[in-house]
Amino acid sequence: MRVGVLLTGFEPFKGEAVNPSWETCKAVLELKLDIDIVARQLPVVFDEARKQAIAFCREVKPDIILHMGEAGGYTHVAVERIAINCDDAKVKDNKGILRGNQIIEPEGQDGYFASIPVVRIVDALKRAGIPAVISNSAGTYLCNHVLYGTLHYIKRHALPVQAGFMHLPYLPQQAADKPGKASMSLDLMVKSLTIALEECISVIK
Ligand code: PCA
Repeated sequence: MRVGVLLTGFEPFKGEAVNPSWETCKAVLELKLDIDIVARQLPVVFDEARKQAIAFCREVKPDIILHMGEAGGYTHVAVERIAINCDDAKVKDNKGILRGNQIIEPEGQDGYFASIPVVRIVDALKRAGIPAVISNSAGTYLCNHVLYGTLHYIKRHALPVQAGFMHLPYLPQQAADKPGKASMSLDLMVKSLTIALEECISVIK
């Protein structure tokens, strides 16, 4: 069986020139892996990002959805375990919206667990010598918002799709002017993504 994957990365935000998640999406396409991968960029805008992610899911009909985003200052790749039904931003989105303590989906559950094999992925990343952790909170900004929207859509339509989220540290060029902030090379991020996909595929086959 040929597996179909939908990858998403975000556009830059908070004044950055790049977003490591989108750079990783673009770089993985260059590898010409033996997987059908569609990569799409999401805006850092409440509602729009969630609706676009669901529209891409409808269009691509993937077996696996792996969303990615930047977690500036993180030392490790963080594989998210759960998304919660709450937007509560400390900074405005890219359209200037600041959203506080608001429910994402009035009909939705309080939270949804990611359906990718989170523990296997983090174990495999660590075995490969890549700093990786399970994260028990994707925050309450756009990354949680998109993961929640996708998991809610999958659950509501009982789709046989794995979905999850990987937060990535800054790229070295982003951390260059931020003393004390960690970064990770694009090569390692791409390797992290391919390892994560291998683990997702291994539980389908
Ligand atoms: N990271 C943000 C939103 C976009 C991104 O790349 C987050 O962690 O919510």
